[in-house]
Amino acid sequence: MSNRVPVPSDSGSPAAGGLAVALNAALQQNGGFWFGWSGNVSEEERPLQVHDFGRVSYAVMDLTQRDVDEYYAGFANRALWPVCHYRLDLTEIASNDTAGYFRVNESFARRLATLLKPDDVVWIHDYHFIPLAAYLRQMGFENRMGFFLHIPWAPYDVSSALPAYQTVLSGLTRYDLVGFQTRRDAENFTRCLEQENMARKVSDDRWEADGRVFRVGAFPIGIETDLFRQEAREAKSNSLVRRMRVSMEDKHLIIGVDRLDYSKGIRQRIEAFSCMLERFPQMRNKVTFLQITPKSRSEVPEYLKMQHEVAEQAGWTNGKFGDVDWTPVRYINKAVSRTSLAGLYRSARVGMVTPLRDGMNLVAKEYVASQRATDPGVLVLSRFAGAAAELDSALLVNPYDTEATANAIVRALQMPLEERKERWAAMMEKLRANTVDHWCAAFLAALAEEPTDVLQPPVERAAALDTALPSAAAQFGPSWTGYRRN
Ligand code: ADQ
Repeated sequence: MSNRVPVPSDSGSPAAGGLAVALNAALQQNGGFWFGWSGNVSEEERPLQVHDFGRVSYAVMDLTQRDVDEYYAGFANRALWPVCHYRLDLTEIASNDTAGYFRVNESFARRLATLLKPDDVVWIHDYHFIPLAAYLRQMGFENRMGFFLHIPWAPYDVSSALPAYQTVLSGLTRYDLVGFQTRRDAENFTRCLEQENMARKVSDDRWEADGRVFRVGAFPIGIETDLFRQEAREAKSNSLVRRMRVSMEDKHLIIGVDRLDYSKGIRQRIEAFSCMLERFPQMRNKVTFLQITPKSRSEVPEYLKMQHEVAEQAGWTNGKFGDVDWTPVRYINKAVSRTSLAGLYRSARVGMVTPLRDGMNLVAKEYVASQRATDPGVLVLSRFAGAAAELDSALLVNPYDTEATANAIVRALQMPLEERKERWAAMMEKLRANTVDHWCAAFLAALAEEPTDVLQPPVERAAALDTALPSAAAQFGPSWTGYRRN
């Protein structure tokens, strides 16, 4: 289950979210049921829409405009997303959004309940659905339920600024398995549990809350490594890639590919590129920076503001350093096909993946997978991307440090072939060992493992759960229309 479900007939355009790309691959292999929001708004209650494609059924439901405003654009994207990305300055707390989040989760749980069979394994994805298991448990479901968080989990002092923090945290204890991208995220989470005295450690990765044992672990997500490599090789004949190559003449290409999101550090990256041109004039007219960035979440005001900031930074750099025959920054606001993307990565001497904070960042992995073994490019990677835990042979940078990032760009551009090959080979080894299929299999295997140390009978569990959720509804009250700053 995930918020958006890319029903095949609707997915004419390429998916811009890592979640969609990864899960499609996983489900194709295992078969199953994919449930979530249709992406449509409807003011009347409509039946679930189910589409069967081969081994997979996609079931989606519509939301009302109020649901979308409160649950999705509100609590999920203006509270959970910024808090999990350590951006308390961008966090908006509104009680109607909080109530909406729990209300919509409960309604998804009710719909899901009509589909669930007793031996079904439920795998819930991402921050939109944290309390889902708690609602299902309250309805009496004892299925194995796992949750995977695709974004970071911040340390206690940051996470605890979340509205309904304790309810959100305790919602996670209702799963059998809670997975994070990195060990750091998992540890941040378990420290939160300890700080709130909400769970106690039973063994290495097992915890107990309200008589229920659950497991917490790091499951770093991967990509379809071989498929990506193959697409990159075949992209030679792709017209977009050819046009790009011809237009580059003999210049080096630096590439950045991200959804337009403040967590991705796009403005800071272009600033670092400017700084590099300022400090290393010999690089002018020798290198072009291509930033491909489809817009996302334009309904959230912070994103609109950021669109302007990034465009301004790109324009400023081009105005300052550009010439009649050279545009230093090419900034493009559209999604491109996966083959084109793979071909562009392969054409780029440097891949810049410098988020200020990121759960994993699949672009980093895609860039590495696309390179030529005989002449690979260099990955400049933020220390604050989850991918840095695995891809530690990249040039790791602090994206807040503009000058150091500028230096890393120059170092990448000038890196000797032998060093490039060594670094690339070390990263490829990790990518081959942990593909998206491994990730999926590892999570599902861990979820299937029954704890040997079941502590309490179900009766006690039900009683504890009863007290957790209704208090959320009462506390955040559905009737008030809420306060908004803008
Ligand atoms: P995202 O924030 O979407 O995902 P990321 O992991 O980088 O971030 O995935 C982006 C995906 O979209 C990549 O597969 C990329 O190729 C694709 N994409 C980006 N720009 C594109 C463009 N212009 N055209 C076409 N495709 C484009 C969330 C979390 C991440 C986590 C993933 C997966 O925020 O931290 O890595 O989920 O768990």
